[in-house]
Amino acid sequence: MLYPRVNEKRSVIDLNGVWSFCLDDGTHGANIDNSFINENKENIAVPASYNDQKDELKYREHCGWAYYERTFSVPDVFRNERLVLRFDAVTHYAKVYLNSVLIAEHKGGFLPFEAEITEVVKWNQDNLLQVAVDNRVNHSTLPVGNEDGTAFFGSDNAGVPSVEAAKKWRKKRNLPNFDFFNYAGINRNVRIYTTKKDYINDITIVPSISGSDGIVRYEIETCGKGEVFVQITDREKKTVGEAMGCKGEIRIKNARLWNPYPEDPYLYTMTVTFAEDRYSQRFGIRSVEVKGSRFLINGKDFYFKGFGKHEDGAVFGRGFNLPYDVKDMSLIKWMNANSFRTSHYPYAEEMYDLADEEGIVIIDETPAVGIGAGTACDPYKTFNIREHHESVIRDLISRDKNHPSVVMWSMANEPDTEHWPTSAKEYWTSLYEFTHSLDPQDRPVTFVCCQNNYEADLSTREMDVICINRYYGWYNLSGDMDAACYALNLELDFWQGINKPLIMTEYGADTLNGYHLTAPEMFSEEFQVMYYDRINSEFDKRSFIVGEHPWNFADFNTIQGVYRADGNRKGLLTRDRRPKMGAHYFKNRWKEIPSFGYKK
Ligand code: GCB
Repeated sequence: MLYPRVNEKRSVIDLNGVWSFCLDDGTHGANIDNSFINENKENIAVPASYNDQKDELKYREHCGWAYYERTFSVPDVFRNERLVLRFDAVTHYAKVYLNSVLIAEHKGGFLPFEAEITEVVKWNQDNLLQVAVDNRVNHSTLPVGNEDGTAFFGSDNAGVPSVEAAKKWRKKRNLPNFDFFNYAGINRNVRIYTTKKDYINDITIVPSISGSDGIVRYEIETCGKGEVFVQITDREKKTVGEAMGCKGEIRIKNARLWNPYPEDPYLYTMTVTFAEDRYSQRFGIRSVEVKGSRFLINGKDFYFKGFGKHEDGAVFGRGFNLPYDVKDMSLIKWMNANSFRTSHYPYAEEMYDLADEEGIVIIDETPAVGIGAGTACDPYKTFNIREHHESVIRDLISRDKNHPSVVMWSMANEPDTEHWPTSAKEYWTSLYEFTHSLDPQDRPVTFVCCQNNYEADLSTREMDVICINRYYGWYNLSGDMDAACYALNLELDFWQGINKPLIMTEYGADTLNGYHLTAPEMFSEEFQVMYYDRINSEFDKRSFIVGEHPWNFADFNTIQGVYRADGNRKGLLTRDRRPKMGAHYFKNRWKEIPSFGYKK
């Protein structure tokens, strides 16, 4: 799917701004009731989550539908163009009406969807755009939740003998199976883009390296009549290759490779012309490969230094926030890191563009968090998740396939792979094959495994890279770092025998900024540093460990509960991006660790 860009052939109309908004009172559901909206509407900013823009609890606790609306008119100059309305992300379910006609319906809160509106827009007058948004999460949504069930995160013990009875006198709740606040609404940009009537629908670029040359295979999807012309230019805008036709191969002599930070993330631009349409897509030439227990980028051993992150901040919630994205890129580099995982959902497209440009490597994750958490039955056999999971992977790859920064797909975070090992293995290995088959660049595929009985788990070991989240010293063996390191080593001995690369995709300790102790105990800044220093020194002894991603880049908001005071505090930075001692610790450590060749 192409990102909306303005050029000499295409335009973009920005529909962000202050919209009208109201929460459902539980009686309307997906139906738009104009008189209800008119009586209750108030201002809301788009893009942003709605939950923290207002100051009553009902916006945080809302469970169900909410309604957005605005009007717009289309400039006359676009009368002969094709018009497409695009939402970059609406969380989690959207029904979109234009002039009371249902024009789009979309499940999933973190990927774009669009609808052609050429025939629906009215000229010389206002158009009414309305969006009904549902924030409920259950066992068939991704991320997974326990709609009106038992909270997996947060504290749900009623303290009375009958939990069933307690359900009757408690209000309906939206309970996540995941540890980040369930921010909802129109979270990313809303735009109309124009194309000519005959247009370029998609561009797929598959670069590879042949000696000192780059080989660029491409495929262009078009609608309508016309010839395809493809031109590749370098950073200086000099043409380095050309071809005709919607499918082909272009050789770039003495190509410059895309290399991760701090090396040169060199980008080329492919400009496609078709009939009267034109679109430019940047790309990089680089290879990604797993060989034994090594992770190679451009044939060289890469070491992942970076983070699990979130899209999260005060007031805007999970809304698109370009200054935060730019700031986070700057902080990633400030800490001498080179990578992050889009835990626990695909991020806004602009972040991937920044990563391409700045050389930051991405592990691109779907929103499949919490499969099987807190359930007493086999989730793979009980719940209807597969179809939606496949469609999310398809859309994710379709959106992100051309980014050189994306070097691996993560199909999920922390599914239950321990209690139903055989059906889990069947699910994850077949989804792994499916993911590989969709990616034109055939990048490595994985999912991220939670602290579990790794001997019983039959799925994690089947992935291209072993990605594990481990909290020895925090949730397990709390505060006892000698025992934590001992247990960690027991586990690492096990993984070493599997002979695959391993990335520690999460490890960390909640840390209250400003809380200092002489003797390091839990929650203090000194403990966070000691914790990481002890664990990292174990990683340094093992060459099959190819990456360390402390959890988390920054503090972030979660559901309330006894485990969380003002959210999850495992950030190396505070929520407003100030460094804790841990940030300085990693900055110093990673200064000494090169992106390439650290252990080999
Ligand atoms: C995990 C989850 C992450 C949580 C983290 C924690 O394993 O993947 O979403 O936030 O632990 O801090 O508990």
